[in-house]
Amino acid sequence: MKNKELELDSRLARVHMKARKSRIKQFAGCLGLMSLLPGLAMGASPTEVTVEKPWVRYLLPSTPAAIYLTLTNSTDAPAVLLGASSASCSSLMLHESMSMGGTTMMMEVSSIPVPAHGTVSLTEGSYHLMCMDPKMQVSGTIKMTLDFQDGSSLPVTAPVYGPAGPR
Ligand SMILES: [Cu+2]
Repeated sequence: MKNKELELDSRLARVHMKARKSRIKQFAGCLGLMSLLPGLAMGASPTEVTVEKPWVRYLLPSTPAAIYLTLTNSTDAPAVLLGASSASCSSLMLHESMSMGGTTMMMEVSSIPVPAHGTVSLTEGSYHLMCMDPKMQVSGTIKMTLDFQDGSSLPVTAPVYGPAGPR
């Protein structure tokens, strides 16, 4: 049931973003402001990247919480995730887990690419977001914003799970 709600949420978010975009276009066309549009759209424009199955693994307030999700890019151009922020985290870093000599380590990365017409999974053992000083509760949700290289951003609401995750 949780998953159903989630899917519905992300679908609604997508529909909402599309609606916003066409409204902006209509508005600009109406007033003949096309040349101003790139400036207006910068920093706040919706992205063509969609998010599915976001979730947070929360352990303790003193332990960074990992955030997992899947990003899909439906456009002809590659997209690049450059950063993320949330009021529930003192900072929200892009991380990558990798195994080195039998131990798993994670490192901060400066970007996460989403190929044109492709998908990237932020998942255990791979890319993920790391929420420092998490302020959240199991069974609650957190809101975050993902920021992309083209200046677009994507709002995401993610459910919070304990160590076992969504099983
Ligand atoms: Cu990490």
